[in-house]
Amino acid sequence: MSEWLNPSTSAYRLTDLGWSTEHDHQFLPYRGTHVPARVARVERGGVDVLGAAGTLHVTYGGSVLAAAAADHTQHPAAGDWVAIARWPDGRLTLEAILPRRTVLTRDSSNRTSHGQVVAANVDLVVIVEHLDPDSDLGRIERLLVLAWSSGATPLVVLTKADLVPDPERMREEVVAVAPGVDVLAVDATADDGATALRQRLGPDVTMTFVGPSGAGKSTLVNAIAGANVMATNEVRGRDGKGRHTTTHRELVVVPGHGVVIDTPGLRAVGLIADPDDIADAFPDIDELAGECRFRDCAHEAEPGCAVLAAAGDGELDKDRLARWRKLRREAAYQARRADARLRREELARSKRRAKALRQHYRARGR
Ligand SMILES: Nc1nc2c(ncn2[C@@H]2O[C@H](COP(=O)(O)OP(=O)(O)OP(=O)(O)O)[C@@H](O)[C@H]2O)c(=O)[nH]1
Ligand SMILES: [Mg+2]
Ligand SMILES: [Zn+2]
Repeated sequence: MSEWLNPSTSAYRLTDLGWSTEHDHQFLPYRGTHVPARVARVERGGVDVLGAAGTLHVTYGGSVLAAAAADHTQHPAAGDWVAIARWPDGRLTLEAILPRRTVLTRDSSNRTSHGQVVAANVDLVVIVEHLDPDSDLGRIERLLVLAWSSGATPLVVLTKADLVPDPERMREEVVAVAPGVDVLAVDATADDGATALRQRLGPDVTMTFVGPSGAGKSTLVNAIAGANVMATNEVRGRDGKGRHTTTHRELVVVPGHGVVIDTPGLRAVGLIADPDDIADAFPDIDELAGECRFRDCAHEAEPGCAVLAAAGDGELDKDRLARWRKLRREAAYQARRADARLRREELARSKRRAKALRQHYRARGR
């Protein structure tokens, strides 16, 4: 592998990048012909990958491009483990993506797409939300659904605790909309944020940060890394909105401590979720729904509805119920859209088949 070595960049130990024995098995078909690496940053024409040869810029192999054209989720993403080939002319290409353990996907609001992968092979999804301006509870719930559907474990970090008089009271409000999830309130510019997050990192743990612009995602990444690896920027004075400082998803290695993936601030998050993912984020309502008289209760006006009863007597917050309904409608709409996409793809396939047949018979007729 020495001829791969690029003296201008420092080499990474694969285990510092999160490589495990499971990856050894997955990589068997590529051993000897390819080298393993982890995607740090995705660009239009290629990706930066980290591996034993340091940081390499590689372009996409043909089969990867073809797979990505058919299904956007098959496009390489930050956090992916990949197989890199070197050609006689020195070109490096990304030839395969190893199976993903977890995948954080958002809706890319594109009629033909299957969604967009934000990060792959993540263990912990850190939802970063500011306490000043006030936290947006609906956004936290939505990101919790997204996190649960990835297969990773969510964690909520509330930043700017130093800017509000009573962060603990505000944290309690968030705890109520994040059942079963740890919620921390921190000053991301001080040591406490980094300390709390470092405790949850480990040599084989990958953590990603999601949340609105200006919430302090990159500030937390820098604090964990102990260096200014990501640029940060002041928020706009008047409304506290961020400036979308981070523009690319970026994987940063904290040697011996794990891997963190920073992401650009989210403007709006479309969901790709099924009812189970929503139930994971709303276990309180899911449990109530199990007590309704009718199994197929829609919780709209049915007699014996435990959800409506709880909302009626104040046990369940009405706003939370309304947000739950909205997410369920959205997921149902997404499911219909996915069905329509499958039908369109099937139609396109049969058209291609018909065309190929016509050409076949025409050629024979000649
Ligand atoms: N006082 C205080 N300031 C913070 C805290 N967290 C972040 N900031 C500041 O908020 C600003 C925005 O932080 P960033 O880390 O750039 O935010 P970001 O989430 O990465 O934003 P995008 O990259 O635009 O998505 C910076 O000026 C930080 O110093 C905090 O806990 N307390
Ligand atoms: Mg940032
Ligand atoms: Zn009901």
